[in-house]
Amino acid sequence: MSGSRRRFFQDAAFLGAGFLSLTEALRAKTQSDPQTAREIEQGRHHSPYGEHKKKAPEPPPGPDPWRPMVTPDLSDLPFERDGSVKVFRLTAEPVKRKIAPFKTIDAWGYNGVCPGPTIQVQQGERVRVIFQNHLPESTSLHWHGLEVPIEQDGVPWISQKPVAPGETYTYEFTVHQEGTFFYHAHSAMQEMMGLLGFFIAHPERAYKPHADHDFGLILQEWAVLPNNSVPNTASMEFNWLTFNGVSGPAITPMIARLGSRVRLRIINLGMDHHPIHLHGNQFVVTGTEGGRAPESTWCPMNTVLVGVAQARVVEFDAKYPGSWMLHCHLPHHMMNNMMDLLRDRQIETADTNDDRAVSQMETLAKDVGFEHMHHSPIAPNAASVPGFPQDAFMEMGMDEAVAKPETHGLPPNWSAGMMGMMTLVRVLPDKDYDEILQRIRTSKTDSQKQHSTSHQESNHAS
Ligand SMILES: [Cu+2]
Repeated sequence: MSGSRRRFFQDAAFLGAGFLSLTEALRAKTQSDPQTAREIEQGRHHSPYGEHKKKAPEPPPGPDPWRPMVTPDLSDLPFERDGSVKVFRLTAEPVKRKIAPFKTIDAWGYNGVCPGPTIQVQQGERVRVIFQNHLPESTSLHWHGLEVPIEQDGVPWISQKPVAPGETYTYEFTVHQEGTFFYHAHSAMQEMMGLLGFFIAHPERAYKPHADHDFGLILQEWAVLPNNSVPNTASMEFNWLTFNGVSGPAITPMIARLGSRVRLRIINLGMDHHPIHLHGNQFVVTGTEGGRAPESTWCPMNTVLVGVAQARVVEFDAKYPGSWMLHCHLPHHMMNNMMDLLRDRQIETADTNDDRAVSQMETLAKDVGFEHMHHSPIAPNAASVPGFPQDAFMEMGMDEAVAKPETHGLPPNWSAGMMGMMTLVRVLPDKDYDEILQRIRTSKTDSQKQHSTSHQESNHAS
């Protein structure tokens, strides 16, 4: 095994720590997929631009080939084995979710997080989910997209009796499909409170081409009034937009090694469809909520519409170094409700000057514990131009408040340009990639030292 290949496995196993059991990590490390490896070594990596050579890529660990998907800012659901059955435990409960440094909402989720932890299985596996309801009302679990027997479908009064508060209910089925699925409560308002999570079924035979990185994003939107923490699920006006339950700039960037192939899986269970756009790269849609799509259907794109109840899986070859923005392109979904910062005050955005705006923003930022960096410059005569201000005074730089290993090396005030459904795919040359991985390891070690109890707050972000 070459040094770089070994390192990649170590990285992958590390990035997966928290949701990949040690046994599985070891198994993944010790297996190889000669067919895909040979193909990669011969440089036959598929690309919408034709074929290109990659440098020393690492083959996947098959023949049980899957490498776990990473869900930034969320953890994986651990499991036990009962014979050949994978046994998961899910508890629906009210949770607090910090969606921005100054905003924590009262959502509903599973096992302490919202969205719920990611379930990962392999096609063909038998799955048992022991479900407990700690909500104040009845609920159930629906397996979105999975072809399960009707009594496992999780629809109250149709396929089962609702699971009452305090009750336990066991679901069990065999997963014969592969693809990107989700679990959710089958009650509309409960979905909007955050009761959903990823259910990933990795294929029995490795996808081709092999992806070195596999990331998952859940799209959600929330209506939460200033000074409030409870989402209004009846509202059609959303002021907070999140990936995996976190809003830009607090979303953990995705880190990819230059020369690798990246897979992104995006699911949506809100009230709007979201056109998700990647800067600087073309991708192909390799799958939907129905599983892997035939390669003949893959066409180059850079914006994929992820409709409600849909999953879209895209892949691209990360051949351009840089921190590439990935965001919903609906203009209002590239914003957050900064009114929360104002509390009982108002910023006079319509009739102010630069000095006054900066001073107000700084004062407000100090109140919630971070340092506001200066927003973009404005013209001296700005206030006399009809239409001003539009974006001026909306930026709220908070680099320190959202700093984590994955943000290392970003330019000062980067966070001022990130709002709502916005994150970064950082394509990094070996040296920078390795440095960030080292920082992730160090921060994990530090936090483990701080909390001697096991923590599974997030996968590669702690
Ligand atoms: Cu959107």
